[in-house]
Amino acid sequence: MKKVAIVMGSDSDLGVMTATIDRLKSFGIPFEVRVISAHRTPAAAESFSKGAEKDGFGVIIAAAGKAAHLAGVLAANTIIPVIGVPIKSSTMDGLDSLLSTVQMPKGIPVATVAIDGADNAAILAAQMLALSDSALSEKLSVFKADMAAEVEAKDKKVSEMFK
Ligand code: RP5
Repeated sequence: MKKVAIVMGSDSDLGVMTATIDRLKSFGIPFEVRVISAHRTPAAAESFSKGAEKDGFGVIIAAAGKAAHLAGVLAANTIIPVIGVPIKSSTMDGLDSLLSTVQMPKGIPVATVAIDGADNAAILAAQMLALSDSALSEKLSVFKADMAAEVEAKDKKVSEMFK
């Protein structure tokens, strides 16, 4: 199976991105974690993204806050799909990160999840890799069925409360 790269702009993003790491582990997906900044280490951002395909990565998850250009810069240098996680790390509650990540120009898409949407980033990466991995596809089906069963149990409990 191809690996997922989890790249974050700062180690201060790690708390949020633990949810990505946990979810990828639960699906048995191999991953590597890096701290690379579009602004503070731009040469590393370029060389990492240019080499990502030959280094065995199938998806890049890029998390950054404030003027969050990391996902876009990585996407500019690779054809591997890039999932952006806008991090809520500033006084603007992450709206700055969201807009910086999602508002990409035509031709260079970044699949952007919600502010601090680290768990969904892992699930989306799994869905991408599952296109060519039937065992992973089965795990995702079980995951969705479990989630539906949880909601159904909550529905039963809450509806009983108001009968
Ligand atoms: C961004 O600036 C990082 O992704 C982080 O979310 C934010 C703050 O970084 P630090 O100043 O904590 O390193 O580049």
